[in-house]
Order: sequence, then C-alpha cells, then structure tokens
Amino acid sequence: AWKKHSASGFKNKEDFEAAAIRHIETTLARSLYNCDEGAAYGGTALAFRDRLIIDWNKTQQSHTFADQKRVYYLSLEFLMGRALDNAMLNVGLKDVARVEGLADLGFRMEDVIGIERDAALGNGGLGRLAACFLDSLASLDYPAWGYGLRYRYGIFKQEIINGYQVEVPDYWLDFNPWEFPRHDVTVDIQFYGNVRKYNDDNGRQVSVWENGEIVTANAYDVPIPGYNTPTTNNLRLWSSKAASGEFDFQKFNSGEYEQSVHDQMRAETISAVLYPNDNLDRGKELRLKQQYFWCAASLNDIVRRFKKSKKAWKEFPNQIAIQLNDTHPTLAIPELQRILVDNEGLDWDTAWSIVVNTFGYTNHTVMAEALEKWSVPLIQHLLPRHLEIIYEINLHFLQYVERTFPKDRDMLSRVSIVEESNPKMIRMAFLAIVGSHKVNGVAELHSDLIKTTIFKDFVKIYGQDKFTNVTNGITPRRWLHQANPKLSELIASKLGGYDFLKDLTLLHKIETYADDKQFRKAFQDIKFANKTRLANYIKETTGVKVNPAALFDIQVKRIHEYKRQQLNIFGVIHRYLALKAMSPEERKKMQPRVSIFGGKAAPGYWMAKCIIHLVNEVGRVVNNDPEIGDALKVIFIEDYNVSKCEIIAPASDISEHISTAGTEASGTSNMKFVLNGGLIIGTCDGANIEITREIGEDNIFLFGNLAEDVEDIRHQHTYEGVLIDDGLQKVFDAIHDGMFGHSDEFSALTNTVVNHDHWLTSADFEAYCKTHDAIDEAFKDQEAWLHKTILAVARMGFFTADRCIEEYAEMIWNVEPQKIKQNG
Ligand code: 26Q
Repeated sequence: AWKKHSASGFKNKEDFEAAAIRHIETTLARSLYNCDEGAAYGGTALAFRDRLIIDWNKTQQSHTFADQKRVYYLSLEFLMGRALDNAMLNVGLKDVARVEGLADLGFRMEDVIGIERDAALGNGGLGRLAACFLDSLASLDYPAWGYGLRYRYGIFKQEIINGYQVEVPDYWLDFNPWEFPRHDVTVDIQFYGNVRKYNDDNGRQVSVWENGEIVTANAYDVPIPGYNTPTTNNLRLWSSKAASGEFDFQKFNSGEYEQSVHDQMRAETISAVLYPNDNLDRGKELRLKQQYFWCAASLNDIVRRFKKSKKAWKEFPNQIAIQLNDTHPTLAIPELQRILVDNEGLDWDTAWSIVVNTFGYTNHTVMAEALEKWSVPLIQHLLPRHLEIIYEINLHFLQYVERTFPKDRDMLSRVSIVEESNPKMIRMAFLAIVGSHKVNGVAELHSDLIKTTIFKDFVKIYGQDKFTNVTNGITPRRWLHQANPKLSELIASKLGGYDFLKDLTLLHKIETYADDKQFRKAFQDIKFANKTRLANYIKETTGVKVNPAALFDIQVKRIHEYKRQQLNIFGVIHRYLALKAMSPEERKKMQPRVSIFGGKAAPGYWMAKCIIHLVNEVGRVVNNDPEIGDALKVIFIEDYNVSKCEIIAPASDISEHISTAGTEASGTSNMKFVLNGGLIIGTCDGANIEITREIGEDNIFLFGNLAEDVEDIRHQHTYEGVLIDDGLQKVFDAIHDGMFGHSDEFSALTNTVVNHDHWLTSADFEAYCKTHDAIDEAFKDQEAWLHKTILAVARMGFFTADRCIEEYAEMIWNVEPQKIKQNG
C-alpha cells in the first residue's frame, strides 16, 4: 500500500483539528461559534500551509547546499487553479482532514474546497502546461523554480448575458494564503532613458544605460508541493511598485502630490492585469513593459544567486538552465547579454556563448498571426540599450549566415531578426532561436511542421540537432487522482496501490480488465456518477435538466476559429434539423445527446464572440423545443476554468478536438478526457496523432482533411469556386431564416465560410457529421464502448507530464533530480 511520508507538522486527526482551530481563532481572528465555510477553508488551508512551509524550507536549504544545476521555468502564465485540494493530496493527508477533522467541525470537504478561488494567471493551454510542469518538477524531485508575474487580475470571469459574453474583472487576491511576500527581495527595473558611451582605461568601449524611470519588483513566493515527496519547489511571482527613491519624496514634499500618486499607479499598472489574448499577437506597450519587468527581475535574481556561489562565469550554464515558455520571455536573452557585457565586463563572445548555452526555447504555435513581433521604435524608446544589443546579436548572426551561405542573398532578409518593414519589427521567435541552444515544439506533427515552414531556414543554418520535440503531457495527480478519485481508486484496487500516479505507464496493467465484466461495470458506474455530478452542476447553473444517460459530447477550450467550435455548433444545428424532420417514432430511436460547450473569447475577438452567441441561441431554441426533449440538449457552461474542468473532464463520453489540421500545436485537454475514460472525435492534428498511435485507431474517431492538403483546399475554394457542402447549406438557410434569432448576428460567421472557408469548415463538414453518426452507432453497444474506453485509459501512460520533464531534463537542461532527506 501507499505510504505517507512523515515530516513535522500534523500527522493525525487531533493534530489537524487543533491546527485548523488555532488558525481560525488566532490567524483569522474568528470565533468557532460563527465559523462558516470560508473560515473552515481558511483554517484548513493554513494548517496545510504550515506543513508545506516546513518541507519548502528544507528543500530550498538542501538545494542551496547541494550546489547542483537548477532549472528556471520562465512563463508569463501559470494557470494553477485551486491549491488546497492539490496540497492535501500531495502531502497525503486529505482523508485525515476529511473523515474526522472537517466532519467534526460540521463541514463537507467538497464545500470547503469549493470556497477557494482559482489562481487563474493564464489564458489556456500554455499556462496550464506551465502549472502541470511545476507539479511534475516537484514530484520528480528536480531543483526547479518557476518565475512569473503576480497579476492583480487574472483571466477575466465570463458571464453570459442574453447569450453574449460579458467580461468581469477577476480580483483574486483578497485572501490568498498560498503566497508569501518577500519584503527583502526587491529588484529595481529601469525603463526608457538613454545610452552613454565612453572608453575605459584599457580603451574598451563601455555602454551605460542611464536616466531611466525606475520601477521596483517585489517578490511573492508560492510553495509547489511534489506528490508523495518532501520536495517543495518555489514559484516566484513579481509585483510592481513605484520605486521609493528620494526623487518621489521631493515631488511629494514640493506639493506635487497628484503627480506622485499618478507615478505610483503607473508603476503598479505593470503587473495589474493578464493580457487575455490566446494565440494572437496583440501586444501594446504595456505588454512589452510586463515582459521586460519580469525578465529583468528574474534574471537579476538568478544572477545574484549565482554570484553568491563565487563560481567563474563560464560555470553559469553548468549551474543554470532557463526554459522560455514561448517567445514571451525572449527579452531575457539580450538582458543576460547586457548584464554580462555591461555590468560584469565580459567580452561579447564569451558572454554570448554563456547566453546560448543557458537558454532553451519552446514554441507553441505554427500560425503566423500568433508569432510575436515588436516595433523597433517602441523598443528603442522603452529599452534603448537592449535594441543596440539585439542589433549586434543580429549582426553577428547574419555575418555567420553570409559566410556559411554566400550564394543565398535572399536568406539574409528572410532570417534577419529585424524585419525590414515600416516600421521595422523585431521578430521575437528568431531572436529566441538564435539565443538558445535548443528549440522544441510540443507534439511530433507540430515539431515537424515548424522545421519545414516557419523555421525552415534555421534548420539549414544550425542543423537538425538544434530542433527537437517534447510532446506535451498532463499531471495525473490533478487530472486523474484529484478530478476523478473514484476512477483512481478503482485503478489502484487492481494495481495494488497508487504507484501509477508517479509512473503512469503502469496503467497498461489494466488492459486485461477491458474484457472483465465486473470491472467494466465498475468503470461504467463511475462514468455515470461523474456525468450525474456534471448534470447537477448544469441544472444548478443553467436551470436546464440533462439526462445523465444521454451521450455527453463536450468541447471546452478557448474559443478560436482554428479550434472550430463553429464546426461543432453547425453540426449540432444539422442534427437538430434532422431530428425535426423525423417522426416521433424515428426520433425515439435516436441516441440522446447533450452537446456541451465552454470557453472564453478574447475580449477583442469579435468572431469568437459570435460563436458564443450562436451556441447560446441554439441552446435557447433546442432546449425549449417540446418535440425534441432528451434527444438533444445544448449547453454553454459559463466561465470555463481549471476547477470547472476538474468536474467536466471525468464526465465526457466524447470530447471534441477538431482544429483545422496543422493548426493546434498539441492540445492537452484531449489527454485529460481520454485519461478519464472518454473517447475523442478529432482531426489528425497536434497530439491527437500520437494519442491515436498509443491507444489504437479503433479507439478514436478521426475525420477530416490532412495538414498537407489544407493549402490546396483553401486555394480551390477561393479560386475555383467550390460550392459549400449541401448539409451545411441547409444549416445556413435555417440561420438565415431566423431560426436562432436575427440572422444579421451570425452573418460574419457564415460569410467567412462562403467566401474563404479558411478553416475548412465546409470542406470537413460532411466527414464530421458522418463521424458523429458513427459515434451514435458505437455508443449503442455499451460493452464494446467500455472495451474501447478501458483500453484507451490503459494506454495513456505516455502522456504524463512526468515523461515531458524527464525528456526536457535529459535533452535540454542536463539536470538531475535531487532527493530531499526525510525528517531532517
Ligand atoms: C502574445 C502577445 C501578446 C499578447 C498575448 C500573447 C499570447 C498569449 C498567450 C500568445 C499566445 C498565448 C497562448 C498560447 C497557447 O496557449 N498555446 C497552446 O499551448 C499549448 C501547450 O503547449 C498547446 O497544447 C496548444 O496547442 C497551443 O495552442
């Protein structure tokens, strides 16, 4: 059986209850007699926090003494979700807290856990990946820190009003027991100003960046507990504050009170809000300020720690690996070069080899519109010294390219870090490639595509070895054990314990139970219970009653044209029209369905908002149509986030991962749904391809055109006047007739399909609908369906984030795990 590791802090019910009550009465200054769920949450969280702190301190001390290489994961997004449940499970004392502790006080664990607000410091896949990686790094005992921004407002809360998305600010910090302000850890960050040059005594030219505006970065630390290990890593988030220099006091005293307050607010604005765009580059000056603020603070911190070790600079890349989560932290590259050359006096080439050997860059998109660029005048204004350094990096790089490919003149303008447009632009992805020793994509298809399209020239220049793949994964602790405790328990009962949570490949041992009647029944019962839980949630939040025996068909993710929620909702309308055309007897024979959508649209993404509106209008019509009843229900779940995903992922029969082939870099919710015993309808895109390879093509529903054919099909549609699909035309006719409200509301949505069909909505429509018909058929044979789902779960071992971290550690970081001694 599974052993709880023992350390200081509470170990039993009495200890826990005493600790929780002490916190309620003292830390929270509440009387036990008016202890509500909020106070119970606070007391429980603080009791567990005490436990974490002990392990956290021990871990950090031990990592400092051991003096081994460390990993720093730089990400502008960490989509953490809730922390308490995760802390209880990782520490291994959830049952102690539940069974006796909280019950004694008169509370249900689920209610107490539900009090906590999500830490929603991210948009979607990229931010959640960072959170899963932190969990794996700690669980596998790697010495690693995350660095990010402490946004006052996370991703907005979504409300649906009259079918439209409305954004509400997410002020999440009023009670956050999981963060620790480090008042002694501050970094002054400079913006604007000018560069002064002079020659030092040795005749060497020195650059000084001066006369800038200073903003202070304050550190807040969040403990990251590993699962069933004392290792507790650190996530350091930076918050911006006005620098309290004499200058400000001067203003203050001379009566410029307003100006002084204004300066404060301007400084605090930097870390105020997460940019809500996902897979689209729409950055303004403030976004660039965020990026530099966070990169500069993090690097200063890392360099400061390194300097304490008194090691030679050439040891830097042997002590430190920094991973760049997309191009958002690319400024860390010129910043480290600046520190080494301007502040530490290293020569350019020595400094540059340190830089390149330190950084690795992960790319998350092939789509050109999502590749980050910043205008040269903006960088010139905000970061004058960095612009010089970027130009110098580019000069060295282009000289190398010219020497290596003397005949290819076009190559230079194609690969230049500076795009010669008006205004000139800095191509951040190119800078990230040039400044890193490894570049990776996040699924095989994606890694191949970037090598043959957007980064093709760089493969020629640097060779194949610089480019690699690390297929994404998810943490089974949160996405199986925490979200689906019943399934986790069933698996553990067959495998003789919970070892599979740390070695997910052990799941293969449940393959033999795919044919076991009893196991199938247990598996089916768990799925039904999870669907019932979701049905209750839907009833409470939308008022719509859905039948848990119906087929639950779920698509939850950010709303984006390339992810094709429009294909899904057009398919739903097609189904509705078919049902309406049937006799009541025929309709009775159809497989009942619940189509469930969820996801946020970027506030400025009009087309995405149209899709949300259409889904809600279709729901309004279908759900109130007495002829339809249980045959079809259409649900939009408001404010989809991590904690809602924990209820949703275990409740699918089918989930949709239907991006236009070649556009979804990986996808990670596909993994969550399959791991929880649901099947997939998907395109040959991202990680769907590897999921198919692992679980077998009999256990997934694939459809649609392939990535290699997409360009041709777009061209045909636009230039050869291809008619749109017949079935889809009927759907459009219904929309135009006003079946779902005024058709003007949706004309943009239908027009782009007619005019461009850029996302192959029409080209893939027939295959999509036929595949859904096949799903209905397959679902009727429940025994065969269960066989598929059990096999699929058994074969998902590859998709644990632990495997990703081991691949990064070996191929990119060259770091080793480091066990913390128990009970030090
Ligand atoms: C860029 C510039 C300015 C403002 C915002 C942004 C920005 C912000 C977030 C650009 C992109 C993102 C997020 C991208 C993202 O989530 N990508 C997803 O990453 C997942 C993890 O690798 C993949 O599984 C998904 O396929 C990919 O879409």
